[in-house]
Amino acid sequence: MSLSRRHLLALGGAGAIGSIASPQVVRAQAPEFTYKYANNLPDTHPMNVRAREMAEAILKETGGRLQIKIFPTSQLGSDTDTLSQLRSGAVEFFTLSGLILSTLVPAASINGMGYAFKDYDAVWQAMDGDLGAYVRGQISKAGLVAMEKIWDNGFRQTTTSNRPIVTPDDLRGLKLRVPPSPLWTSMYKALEASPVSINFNEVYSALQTKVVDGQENPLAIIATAKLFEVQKYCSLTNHMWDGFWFLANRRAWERLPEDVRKIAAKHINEAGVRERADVAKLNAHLQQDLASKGLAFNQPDPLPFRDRLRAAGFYKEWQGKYGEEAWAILERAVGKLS
Ligand code: X2X
Repeated sequence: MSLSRRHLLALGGAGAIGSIASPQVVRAQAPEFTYKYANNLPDTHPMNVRAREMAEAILKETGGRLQIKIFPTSQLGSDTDTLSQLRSGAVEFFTLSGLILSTLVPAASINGMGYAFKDYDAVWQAMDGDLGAYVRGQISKAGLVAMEKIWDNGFRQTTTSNRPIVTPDDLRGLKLRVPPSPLWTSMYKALEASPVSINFNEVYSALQTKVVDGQENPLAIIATAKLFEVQKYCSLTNHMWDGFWFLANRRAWERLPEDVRKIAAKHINEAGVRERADVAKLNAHLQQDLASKGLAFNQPDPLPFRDRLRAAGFYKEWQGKYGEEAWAILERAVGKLS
């Protein structure tokens, strides 16, 4: 036997040699589908940590047929831009806050209703139950696909450079960055603050240059996006719960063969459930860490804020906007609001 033949046999036998040369097999080794997944969060946030595991698992279990390339930190554009790209199909997957998605699907902001959820148990019961199913139905009508498990952003807290938020009066006139979403603007107008809509990719510099005095986000984001570097106070206002729908462009999703789609959906949803546990843990434990980095914490009583919103007609207004069916599903999950 010649040296080269022995060498080739060592590579896996004559059958394997045959298939290396075969064009079909060569094609099967390159991914059949390479899809982009965009999000607005830092690489270190659990969303991206779990997404990287997820993409690897999908590549492996589909035998290399579906490769998902992750673009964190709004690399492909702001949330507003990326939503357009998702709709056109230039981006195949995108995780987006339901509140921002509400610019396209009005019902999708409903989980962000001020002071609605009392804890994570109530959140997951609603979002894995009737409320989540209702919103996914509305998303589907808009031509997008929402995976079953919503990923966690968290209960939102308020940071500022100039004063702690102790009572609703402390919000009066505060220049506060909010994400681009009618619900956020409406809520802070009802609380007499001065909300300014800014996409997340510009928040750090808006705080640094004092275009705004404050912003609100869960502790996991305040930590991973290093907002503590440009803020002084952190008030644990817990004023709303926010989550990220894992969205797909419908045509791109339906282009995938059914077995590939099934594998992808399974791993995306499993990663979402793991990300929820990671974020809840971070949100529960980050206070000490952030305090050691210089943020001054306080915990205001939420009731006066909720009373202020009620007195301003905020809940009644949104009940009218969402309509009776959606509002009833929300109140079944969280109790009476208006
Ligand atoms: O923009 C924000 O503040 C963020 C990162 O929480 C959302 O995506 C809504």
